[in-house]
Amino acid sequence: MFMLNHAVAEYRNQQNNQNQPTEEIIMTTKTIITTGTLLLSLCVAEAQPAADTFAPRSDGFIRDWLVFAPIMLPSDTDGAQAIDKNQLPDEAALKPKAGDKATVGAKELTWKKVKGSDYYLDFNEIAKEQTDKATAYAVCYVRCDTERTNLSLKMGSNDQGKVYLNGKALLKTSEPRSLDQDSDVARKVTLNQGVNVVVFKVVNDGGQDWQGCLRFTEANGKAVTDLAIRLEP
Ligand SMILES: [Ca+2]
Repeated sequence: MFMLNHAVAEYRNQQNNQNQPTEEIIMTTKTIITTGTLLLSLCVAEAQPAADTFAPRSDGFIRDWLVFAPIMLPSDTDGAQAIDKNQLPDEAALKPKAGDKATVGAKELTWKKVKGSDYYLDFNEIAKEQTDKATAYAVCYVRCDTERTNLSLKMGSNDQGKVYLNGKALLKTSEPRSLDQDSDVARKVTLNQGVNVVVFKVVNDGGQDWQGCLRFTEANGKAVTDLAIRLEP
């Protein structure tokens, strides 16, 4: 409003100096105020998005996720088999909201909003317990104003990992391993105009750590950072 008042005062001074009729100055001032109010209304409307939107990190890693963990697995579980089983029904089509609950085995778990403190998610830290054999699901929604083609989707995981994009499995690894960036790469990936669903599943097959990281890059390796990441569909 200060800027607006200042502009009006300056305009008045200019007009007075030119000996304009007072009535005309008042009418012009009214027009400026009306236009200013209209612009302010538009700004307020723009500042109220439907859902929180997050950007990937500067290196492209997505750090905002809905996480469902830990789904505890029997101690004799083979991680290579666990990555192929659905611990939640129809995992490829998961579309959760924060607060959604599901019971796996005898335990009820809740989908929670998580912001990774580093480039990867640390599922033991998120679950607040040291697991041995366990599965985690992480989901995010990527909203695009226009279709994005020829992207690469890159996964790192400890241990086995799997990624579905819009219901289709694009990445999977069955071997136990430690976390590295971009261990698995899917090329020529398309993000549709509108909402895209990413389901990222990571199995802990034992050991100290249980982690996963995911990012999109351009075909030339440049990190994609201008994505709108959301935590509701
Ligand atoms: Ca592990």
